[in-house]
Order: sequence, then C-alpha cells, then structure tokens
Amino acid sequence: MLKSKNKILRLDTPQIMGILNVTPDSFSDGGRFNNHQQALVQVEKMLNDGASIIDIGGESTRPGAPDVSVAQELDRVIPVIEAIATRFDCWISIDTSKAPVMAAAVNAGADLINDVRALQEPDALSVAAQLDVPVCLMHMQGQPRTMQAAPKYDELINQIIGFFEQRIAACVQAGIKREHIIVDPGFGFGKTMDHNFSLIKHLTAFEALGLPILAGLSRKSMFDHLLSRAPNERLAASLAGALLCAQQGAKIIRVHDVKETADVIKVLAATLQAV
Ligand code: 9MG
Repeated sequence: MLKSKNKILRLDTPQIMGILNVTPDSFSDGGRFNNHQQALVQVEKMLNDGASIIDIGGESTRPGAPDVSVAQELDRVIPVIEAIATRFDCWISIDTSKAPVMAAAVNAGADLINDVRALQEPDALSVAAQLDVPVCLMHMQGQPRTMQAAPKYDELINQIIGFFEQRIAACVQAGIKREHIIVDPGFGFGKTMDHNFSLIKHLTAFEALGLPILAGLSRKSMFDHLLSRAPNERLAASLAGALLCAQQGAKIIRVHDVKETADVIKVLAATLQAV
C-alpha cells in the first residue's frame, strides 16, 4: 500500500500507471497531447480504461532528446497537473529529476515523484524528503544522451540491487520514509536487449528489498530489437512484457496502452484468485 497526502493506493493487484507525455518530441505519441484539452481527454480515457496513476512528464528521456530548462518543464507540466487535480480523483505522478519541478508539481497536486535519476540531481533528496510523498527510484546506467552506447555489467541483478541499497540508504538518511520508496530496474536505461530480458526473468530478485517494484516496458526499443517493430506496432510485445513483470512481482506497470494492459492484469488476477 502507498499513502500520499490523504490518498491510499492498494497494491494487492498490480496498478496501472498511464503515461502522459507533455513534450513536443515524445517518442511514441509524437507530442499529440501537448495541448491541455487533448491531455485532459487522454487522462479521462486512461482513467476510464483502468489506470489509477497518471505519470506526467515534460522532459523526454529518450536517447538524443534535447535538454529542457526548469522554466520550460514547469510551463509544460504545472497547468496540466492543476487541471487534472481539479477534475479527476486519481494519483498524479510527476516524471522529473529537477528539484524545483518536484516541489512545484507536488504543490500543484502531484502525489508521487517518478525520478529516472533516482534523486541524484542537486537538492532532489532534500526536496523530496520535505514534500513527504512517495518516490520512485529508477536505475539508469549513464545518462540518457549516451546510455545506450555500450551498456556493460559484471553482474546485472546484483549491481542494480546494490545501487538501490545505496539510494534507499541515502533517501532514509535525508528523511524520506522507507514506506514511501518504490524501485524500478529501468528497462531500456543503459541496458542491452539481453539485459532487459534478464531483468524480466529475474525481477523477483528485487523483492528482497521489501519495496514495491515498478516496471516500464511499454513500446520500448527492446521489442524493436527482438521483433523489428515500430513503436506503434509493439502492443502485443508490451502486453507480454507487462504480464511477465506482473507475474514476477511488479506492483505498478507504466504503460501507454492502458485498456489492453488492464485486460491482461484482470486475466492474471482472476487466474491467481481461482481455486
Ligand atoms: C519516465 N520513464 C520512462 N521510462 C520509464 C521507466 O521504465 N520507469 C520509470 N519509472 N519512468 C520511466
């Protein structure tokens, strides 16, 4: 279970985090939801389709994406967060690594911080501790611009678990409650295709940390490498990945295709509940 402000998110069945990119260069929605009204229509659809969390990002982390200033990121995400918080009763996640964006987003209505840099940017730890909301710490080897150049691990799973142990200790030291921490192995972030499939296979290893696991594989290029599919042709592969991760213990699945993923999770839940 996660708690933020006056909200509770049960994790006894995997929850769906719907992706809302408010960047002009988003890799798979092409910036279509750059406009507020369109963003709200998309949010309503994702909630009706079964998402309980909406993850809003104003900085693209795909390799080669341009850097975004704090002012630009605030300009993209804050009005959308305010509009969602006023209209919908859902969890709002802010996908950012910048401390000023975390603070403004939580003040505008965000309930969760999703940081692909695991609170390693300046002031991120102290600001997240002050905000007192759950945080998702994602593992990434390198930086988005170069991370796919030649990712290399001596022991993939142990190294990522070691990284989480260090980041969790830093969070707790900074005053972040342990029960507020979510971990995410970071599919596609400084990982080869083989690393990504190994992570799916061994995802249960991360349960040893005793924290909820988030998995994000939706439309990622690992499926292109395996199947030679463009982003809009990766639905079946993404659903297979979502199911495998949910079976391997993921409690939050971050996706573009909420309706189809919700069906998959319901099939899994019904199977697990069957006598
Ligand atoms: C922002 N973002 C893009 N991919 C992601 C992933 O796999 N996990 C998390 N937590 N955030 C992601």
